[in-house]
Amino acid sequence: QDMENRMHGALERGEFVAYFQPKQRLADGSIGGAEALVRWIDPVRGLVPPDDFVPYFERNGFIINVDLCVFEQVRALLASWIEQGRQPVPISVNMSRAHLREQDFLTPYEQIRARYGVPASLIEFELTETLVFGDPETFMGVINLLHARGYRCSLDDFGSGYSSLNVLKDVDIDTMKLDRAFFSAGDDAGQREWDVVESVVDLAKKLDLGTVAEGVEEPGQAARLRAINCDMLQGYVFSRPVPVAEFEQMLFGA
Ligand code: G
Ligand code: G
Ligand code: MN
Ligand code: NA
Repeated sequence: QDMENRMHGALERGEFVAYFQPKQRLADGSIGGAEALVRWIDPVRGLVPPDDFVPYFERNGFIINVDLCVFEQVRALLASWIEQGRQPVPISVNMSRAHLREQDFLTPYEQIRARYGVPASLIEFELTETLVFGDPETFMGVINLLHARGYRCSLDDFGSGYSSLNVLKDVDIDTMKLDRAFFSAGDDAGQREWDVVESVVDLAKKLDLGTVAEGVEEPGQAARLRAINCDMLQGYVFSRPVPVAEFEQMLFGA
């Protein structure tokens, strides 16, 4: 297929570019971190949306290269901030389940990590809930490996469909990301919707997990999330995913 032919060259030419979607702390409105999200900047086709290639790369395994490429861009960015004496914020990267089919999936990450003097604790790996609940034992092993190397871990897309609450007692994650499905009704959401969200946030707090609400688009939702003590939000109400220069502008000013 066409994409199969183009993807290797695209990687070599640096066409896979990390964008950053800031996470806003609800307590004071400041930026508490960001999620790195890949964009394919194709010289001919322009910006290819991730939905057009991420699912395909997950099937053919190429997503592993893309994830590593994003990880390297994030390490380099954090290193440059530290070098310039700027105060870094933690950045999260997505780790596809394709990695877990590999023996020693961490080795390429460790090779990249060794090139930059950046504390591992500034990186958070986002692991999607389908991975967690599909195979909790593998997942727990992965979390332990990542924690042993000092990384943080979050449970992505929580509540999107496969969550088995029972498994939460065993998985030692740091942060729960509430799926955007919780917020898709926007300001039309009723008391029942908010009761569910508040209960999930309370549950996460009881388990000592940080909470990030994803896909929040309305100021009214942000206010309610603050009222129920959700830690952070990530959504268009605060910012879309933006190129690195724009993200640095938001973080550090001119
Ligand atoms: O970035 P959105 O902006 O449109 O991303 C669409 C989908 O692609 C989401 O499910 C998101 O998790 C996934 N995605 C975006 N960037 C990456 C990445 O670097 N690695 C992996 N594995 N998935 C990503
Ligand atoms: O990794 P994950 O599947 O959670 O990827 C986040 C996805 O959510 C990306 O596609 C990102 O562009 C998208 N996104 C982020 N904020 C919003 C939002 O406020 N509304 C909607 N509809 N999508 C969002
Ligand atoms: Mn994510
Ligand atoms: Na998500």
